[in-house]
Parts: sequence; structure tokens; C-alpha cells
Amino acid sequence: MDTEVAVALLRTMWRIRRFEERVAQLKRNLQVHGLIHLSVGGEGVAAAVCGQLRDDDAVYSGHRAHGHAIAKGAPLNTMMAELMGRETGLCRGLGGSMHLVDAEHGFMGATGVVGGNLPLALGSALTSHLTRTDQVTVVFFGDGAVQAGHFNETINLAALWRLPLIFVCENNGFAEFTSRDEHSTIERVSDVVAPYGFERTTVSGSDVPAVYEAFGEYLRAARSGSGPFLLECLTYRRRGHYEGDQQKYRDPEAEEEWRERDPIARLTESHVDDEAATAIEREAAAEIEEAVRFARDSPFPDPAITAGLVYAA
Ligand SMILES: Cc1ncc(C[n+]2csc(CCOP(=O)(O)OP(=O)(O)O)c2C)c(N)n1
Ligand SMILES: [Mg+2]
Repeated sequence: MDTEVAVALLRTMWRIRRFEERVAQLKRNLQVHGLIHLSVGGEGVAAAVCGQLRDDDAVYSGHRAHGHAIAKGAPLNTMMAELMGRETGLCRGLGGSMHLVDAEHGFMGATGVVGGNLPLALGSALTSHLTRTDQVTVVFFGDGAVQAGHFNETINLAALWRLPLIFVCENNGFAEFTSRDEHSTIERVSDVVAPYGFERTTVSGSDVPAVYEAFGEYLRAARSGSGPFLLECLTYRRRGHYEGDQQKYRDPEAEEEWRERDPIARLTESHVDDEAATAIEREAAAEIEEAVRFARDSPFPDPAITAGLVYAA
């Protein structure tokens, strides 16, 4: 990976990290509302995947969506305004963390329905296939979503119709508070889809160049009409399942192990000099403070608008 790409990915990762750490603080101060799921420790996957996509490629995310949206190009100001419930937010402050959408940048949405994004992404890829465009669809999901019935339905049709769809599983070993070995006998998600016969692989989500390379290869193939593909990234969430989680299930040894595998620290060490990395981090922190200022200066939406948004004319 050349330095220019590494610097761009590091910038995205710092934006995500500083954004989410700030959101955690705002949540504690009751300035951000609703359930908040953070991806601290897993930013490398969002950066390496979305950093290679075009605006007109579609990304579907789930409940842990901030990183995917930021990496796909959603502006920090309107993201923060959305989380703080302001009219200037991506969805006029009415959606919040689990309902972010930025169609302009191809971020087609977060969802609180685990695995609910899978059939939507299938429809998006089917559209590209039928209309013969070279757009690619990417769907992010966790290891927990694999146990949902519609995971199998989606995989089956994507494989059968050979759709330009790339499944990116962020396997953090947990579904809420339940470890993977307590809800499945199959350790690797890439093994779950083996019988369907399409290409799949598992990489460390902390190894940003490895994610970049594996995804890049699938992306080039999908762009020229092949598919589907599945990329499983082994990650770790350094915070609780949601902000406020007591985390009684946490293993301190694993925590320490993964702290050392932090994707930001690893990419900095291998590809970016310390001075440049510090400047990138500071710039990201300043951008986040600007986003908070933007949100605070924005009004809350007028409750009267909700009636007009419930029914379609
Ligand atoms: C259909 C559905 N079932 C159950 C839930 C409750 N729930 C929220 S997150 C979650 C676990 C998801 O685990 P995973 O897909 O691995 O994502 P992670 O939280 O680890 O990123 C569950 C079961 C839900 N939101 N939607
Ligand atoms: Mg999980």
C-alpha cells in the first residue's frame, strides 16, 4: 500500500474514532438520544472498504453504522446534527444513529433490524445487474446477522443470479452479549457460505492493507460483472454493545490483546510517520468540534412536520 492511500485511510479512521468518542461523551451528557452503538477498534474495515468505492456505489449498513457512513462520504456536520436531533441533520433530525441515510454519497442506510439490510442490498445489486450499470453494492453486517433466516435467502439469490454484491461481515465474535460459540457451531462466517461456491475469504480487520487488498480484488471483479463475494473481517469492539452496556461478559485478556491490534496504531506504525499522523489526528478532532458547533447552532425540527412524513401522498 503506498503512503498516499495509507494517509487517506488513516484520516478516515481518525475522523470515525474522534466522531464516535465525541458521540459517547454527548450521549453521557444527554445531548445525543437513542441507542448508540460504536465501532471503536473496527474503523479499519469501514475505511478500507468504502475508501475504494464511488459515490454511485451503494452501501447498506446496520445498527453500528457511523463509520460506514463517514467513510462513504457523509458530511460530519450533518451526521452530528442528525445524532443531536437537529433540523439540519441528514434526516432532518428525525432518524438518529440507527436511521442515517445519505443517498447523495451512496450511503443507503443504517437499520436497527439486524440483517434487514441484506435483502435491500440484494435488490440494489439486482437493479445494477438488470440495468447493466457497473455499480457495485456493498452490505455490512455482523456475525449475529448470519443466524437470521433472510441471510440465507439473500446469499442464495445473490449466488444464483451472480449479482455484483459484496458481503462484508464484521465478525467481532459477539451478538449483543452472546459470544459466537454460544450461538453457532460454525466459527467462520466465510465457511457458512462455502456450499454456494462463490469466492470468499477471512482477513484480520485490524490489518488495513489486507482488508484493502482483499476487498479491492473483489471490487474490480464485481465492477466487471462478477459476483457475489464475501469478505469476512475479524474485528473487536472496544466499547460495549451499546453505550451504557455494563460489559460484564468482557474478557480482560482479549481486551488487552485487541488493544495492541488497534488498526489506527498498526497502520501508523507501518505506513505513516508520527508527525504526519499527529497532524491528521488533530485535524480530525477539529473537524468534529466544528460539527458539534454546527449541530448546536441548528434548531430542533418543528414537531408539526412529522404528520406530513408519516403517510405517502
Ligand atoms: C431482527 C432483530 N433481532 C434482534 C435484534 C436485537 N439485536 C440488536 S443488535 C443484535 C446483535 C447483532 O450482532 P451482530 O450482527 O454480530 O452485530 P454487532 O452488534 O456485533 O456489531 C441483536 C440481536 C434486532 N435489533 N433486530
Ligand atoms: Mg457481532
